[in-house]
Amino acid sequence: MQRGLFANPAENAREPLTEGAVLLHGYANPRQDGLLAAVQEVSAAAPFRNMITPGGQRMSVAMTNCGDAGWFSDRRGYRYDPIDPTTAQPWPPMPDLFLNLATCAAAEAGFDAFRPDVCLINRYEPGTRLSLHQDKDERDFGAPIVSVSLGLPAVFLWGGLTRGDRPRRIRLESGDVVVWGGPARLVYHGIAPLADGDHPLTGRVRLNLTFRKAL
Ligand code: MD6
Ligand code: FE
Repeated sequence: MQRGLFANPAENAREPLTEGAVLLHGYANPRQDGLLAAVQEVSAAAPFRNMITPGGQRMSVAMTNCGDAGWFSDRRGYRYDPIDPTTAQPWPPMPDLFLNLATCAAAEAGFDAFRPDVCLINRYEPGTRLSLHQDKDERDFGAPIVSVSLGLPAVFLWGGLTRGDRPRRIRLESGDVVVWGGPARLVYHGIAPLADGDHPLTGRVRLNLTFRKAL
């Protein structure tokens, strides 16, 4: 692992959210251009698409994946599938830069030897939101999730272990990384409707990468 790609965050750049969750402000900044190029490479092979929920709603967030499997939703339910149902091909492999970032960020947060097998990539346009949910389709909740934000800022809604817990609002900027595991692994969370803006990296778009150990 090339640790030098991502420097140790300064103490004031590390914001604990609750036990098991930490926000590493600007942790991905040194490699934002490379991360964006890798997203473009993945989405050239596995295009962004608006998936359908089991209830029949079209999700406003556009999604794609890379890695050994991808998260997918349609009328039949939510699941991880090694084949992209849209292209009928395997999902593109996880770029080395992605793997490096996820492993280093997890180690910074105290989760050693995190080896994600899936990266779900979300693309938000102004007005797009992601309603409160738990990430619970993975096989092993012992592994954390690493979440990387690029482009337009967003308000991360960060609730509790039951849907009714009133969420805190946390601003996520381009380059911010949230690591999420242990007692926080099943916290309800979401993204408030994205405000319009124009970001030098991505234009009128926010991208989010979530790395998981799904299989
Ligand atoms: C997003 N993130 O930030 C959506 N899930 O666009 C997530 O749904 C998420 O950021 C689990 C852990 C961290 C996350
Ligand atoms: Fe999530």
